[in-house]
Amino acid sequence: MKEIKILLLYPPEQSWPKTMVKPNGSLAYPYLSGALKEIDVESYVYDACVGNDDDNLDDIFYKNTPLPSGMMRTGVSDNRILEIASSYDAVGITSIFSQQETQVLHCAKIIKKKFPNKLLFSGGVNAKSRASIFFAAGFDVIFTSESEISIQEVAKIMQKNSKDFSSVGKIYFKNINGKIVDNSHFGEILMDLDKLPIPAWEMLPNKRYWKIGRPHGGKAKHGQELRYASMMTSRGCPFSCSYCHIAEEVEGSKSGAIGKFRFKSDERVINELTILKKKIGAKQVFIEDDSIFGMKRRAIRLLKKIIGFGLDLMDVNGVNMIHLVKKSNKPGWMIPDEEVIELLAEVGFKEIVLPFESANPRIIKKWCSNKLALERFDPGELIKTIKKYKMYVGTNYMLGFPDESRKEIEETVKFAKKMKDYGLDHSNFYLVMPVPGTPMFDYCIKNKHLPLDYNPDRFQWTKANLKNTDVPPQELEKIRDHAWETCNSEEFKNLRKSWVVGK
Ligand code: B12
Ligand code: SF4
Repeated sequence: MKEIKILLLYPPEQSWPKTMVKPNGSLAYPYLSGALKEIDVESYVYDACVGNDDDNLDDIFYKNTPLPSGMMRTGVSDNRILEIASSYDAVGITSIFSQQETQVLHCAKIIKKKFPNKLLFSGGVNAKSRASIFFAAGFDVIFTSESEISIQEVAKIMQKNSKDFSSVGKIYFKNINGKIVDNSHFGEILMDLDKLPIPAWEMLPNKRYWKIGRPHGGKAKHGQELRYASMMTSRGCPFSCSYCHIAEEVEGSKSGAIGKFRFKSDERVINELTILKKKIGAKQVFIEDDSIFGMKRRAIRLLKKIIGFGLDLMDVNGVNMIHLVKKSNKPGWMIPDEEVIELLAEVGFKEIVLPFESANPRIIKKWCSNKLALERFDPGELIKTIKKYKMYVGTNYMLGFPDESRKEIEETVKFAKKMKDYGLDHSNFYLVMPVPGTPMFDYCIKNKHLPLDYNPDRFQWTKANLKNTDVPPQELEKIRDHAWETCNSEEFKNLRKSWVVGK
């Protein structure tokens, strides 16, 4: 059996001038590294945005290089990436963010050129959706789904010194004749999440992330001690929003049923939290579940068991508000579910984001899988109830849906301004960004809101990319910028501005 070593590389980050940069550090590599560890295959995670102990953080993170696109690159040099890659048999490069694709392809090209015999693979929603472009850049294998099982299978074949991956499901691969083979129609997806490997969080450059101090959420203050990590207690979601990467992932799709809500047992979650606290030394944990309340009774049971754990918990992806309200005596009218909100506070939740998305029920129904529409509850009352328990509350709004009228956009901005009065801590405004792998992307291509040669570099939430819309792109960007400026405190704005590329 051949001994093999696998490098898991986060590429350098690219950002438009005046926009934020923060390291990737998402959970794919802790899980994949954990999976490889289970079969005794050595792996190493290198984040080219922040480097390792041999790299000087000041030189690489706080200095940037302009790219031909006009974007700024943050991270180590190409030579350093090649130096790191030289010691490994295979290099994996994650591609979950479409707007980072150019850096992924660039790394693949330089590595393939210098080391044509190394196996290059990628995974994540963007890689899966843009496979032909990835193969053209030199990748040999693209994983089309959650990959804990398939990466083990690929590694075992490499141990046999073979490149015949025809038995591995949920991948596309280039066979020895250079033909692309589609194996996405078979392969196992884990329904029992307790079978997932324990994430190898220790493989991440945590100390560097903590020093940089730009975590997922908005609460971090200047000088605050950050020792954060991410975890997931579940995967999948009962909803299916048009802009979401798992909205159409069901049995038989390229990724399989990863949209289905699946969860870890309470014991497993407690075990992971214990590892994060004791072994990793985390103090803040970002819960990255797609839908932590996907099964409300289970979430309540779990939360009750982790009261007093001593970690600050954050859910900044947005807790679907339907789970924070309950039925009232008035038919169809919902009121804050104070029992759940109090429980969240008691467990240690310090920050919650409410994903209002839009103030317009038509938009919520058409694009946001009819999540809780504003005609069914009093949003101000919900915010006030959460604030009563001293939690930090942010909100998310989306502006510029493909068929959204000027009046509807204005309605959302007006609503956001009104919500500010209830004690909100921040309001974020995202321009609608239909990324590959989502139903909205297909809609926009079909209805000519996006050209076939769209530019993934521009999939950034402050950039308007859609054509044939009621409000022209440049004006929409101005509306967004103005809404953000007027709805947020100077403290919040200054913090976010200090995270801008080059600072
Ligand atoms: C956490 C998170 C972030 C964090 C990440 C840092 C952190 N603290 O973890 C931050 C704040 C940086 C972030 C930012 C943004 N995010 Co975000 N984020 C996520 C989120 C919620 C979780 C990521 C994660 O850890 N997943 C868990 C792991 C286990 O799943 P996974 O990444 O899919 O990995 C599995 C497979 O895909 C595959 N795989 C993945 N990579 C690789 C690589 C190899 C080599 C192999 C073999 C397999 C493989 O195997 C993995 C294990 O099963 C995802 C949604 C989601 N559920 O994934 C969105 C998501 C990735 N984000 C998204 C977006 C749009 C953004 C933003 C643009 C902001 C915004 N408007 O919301 C920015 C862009 C940032 C940038 N750099 O450009 C989209 C990306 C869609 C796209 N095509 O671009 C997602 C998919 C959410 C969504 N449904 O729309 N995000
Ligand atoms: S609620 Fe969130 S995770 Fe669920 S489908 Fe909508 S965007 Fe995706």
